[in-house]
Amino acid sequence: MFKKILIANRGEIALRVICACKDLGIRTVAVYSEADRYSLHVRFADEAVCIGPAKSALSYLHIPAVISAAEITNVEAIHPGYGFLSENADFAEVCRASQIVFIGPTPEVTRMMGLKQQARSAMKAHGVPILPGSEGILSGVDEALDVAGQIGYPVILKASAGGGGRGMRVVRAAEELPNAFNQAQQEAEGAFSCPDLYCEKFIERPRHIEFQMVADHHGNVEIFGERECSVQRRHQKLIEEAPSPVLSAEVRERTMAVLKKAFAAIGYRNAGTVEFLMDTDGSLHFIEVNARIQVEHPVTECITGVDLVKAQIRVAAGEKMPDILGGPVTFRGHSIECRINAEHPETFAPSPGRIQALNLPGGIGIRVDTAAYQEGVIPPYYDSLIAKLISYGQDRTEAIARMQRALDLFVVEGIHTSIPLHQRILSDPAFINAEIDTHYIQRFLEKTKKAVVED
Ligand code: MV4
Repeated sequence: MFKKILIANRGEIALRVICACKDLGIRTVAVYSEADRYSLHVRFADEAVCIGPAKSALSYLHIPAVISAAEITNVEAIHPGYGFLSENADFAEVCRASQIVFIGPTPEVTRMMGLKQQARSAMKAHGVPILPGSEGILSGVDEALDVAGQIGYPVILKASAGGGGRGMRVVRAAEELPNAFNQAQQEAEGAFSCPDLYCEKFIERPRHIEFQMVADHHGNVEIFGERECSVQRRHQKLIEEAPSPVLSAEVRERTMAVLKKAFAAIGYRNAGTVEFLMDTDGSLHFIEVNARIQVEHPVTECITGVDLVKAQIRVAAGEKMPDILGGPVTFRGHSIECRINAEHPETFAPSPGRIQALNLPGGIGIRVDTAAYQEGVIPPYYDSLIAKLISYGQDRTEAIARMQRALDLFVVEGIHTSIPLHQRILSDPAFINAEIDTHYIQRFLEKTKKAVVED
């Protein structure tokens, strides 16, 4: 096992990785920007190195600064968390060249997963269900018209280097295609310096369902069930839960079996998430792979009892999956996560600043992952996530009741947070009935806005 690890991240996830290291008896090195001098990850790591100014590009994203910190502190491995350098294949390559273990997939696999069309082809080749669409990169408008004509409208054009919703265009009729193609191509070139596009059948109101996996270095792949992540606004998830309230046991079993085979075949290592869209008929269609630990991993931990960050570190050190798990993965109960953001609950405007008062909820069935503290400052430079409130219970009803109770006891003063928004969603009959898809938030906001006007 490693003796010392560097954590190339900040906030709650840096603290989460420090906790896993403490449980494993591994010493930790934090890196921080000038804006994070008084952050808890700096306080609770065994050592800390300042790697640059507040701006991420000059600190948390600056590869030479992170590698220098790793070399002067003599760490054996780097955990990248999520965001920042976590899916940067070049960074993973520099780690390899510097003889530092990157706790994540190989640079080759990370690079392939970043090219969505390649990931799609690889999944298809190994029997994972994909949507009808182009075979590879579209050569131009003519081929796009051809493919769309075959699969039928509506279709969606996607940037191969995209993800997270950027560089996509829905096309509802052939007349719209030439303009949409040129716009999507320009957007892709501008955002990713790569104009490559592919196309798929468009699903109108999908649910977003994703499967958690962890693979060791000996060919063992384990799937830890799925999460339902349909409650999103502008591609930012707000609430996630496990298991999905609507996935059939049969589709779950079939999908887990095919993923196990497919990811063993491509030589995947470490943690990853496989995203699917669920159609109204309950079937799943692969869309992309996230080659990192995700924000919402705790709901999976709650229903399986497995520490996924600890598992990431242990597989990176060469341990075997059966030794890590000590038995088959089992599922018990239901878990929900609310992302608490430093933003206005109605306008969604960022709300950085000093936390004047803080009460973190606890009690049975509640977990809080956060790096926030009373008198602490939320800087304006990074994402607005300040805490993850996670509930678990025997079933979804109990998990909802515990979440409502914890939201009532969660106090943050001095900045705006999404707590009031979550309180309203958790008491919405549609949410309670699990009538959620990727358009749920839009409907919810329209419905609740009208109610205010009518009053
Ligand atoms: C789609 C889709 C419908 N049909 N692909 C958005 C982000 C990117 N990861 C994939 N996305 C979508 N791909 C097909 N073929 C609808 C979306 C989509 C979406 C997906 C997941 C969660 C929220 C979303 C919100 C809008 C659109």
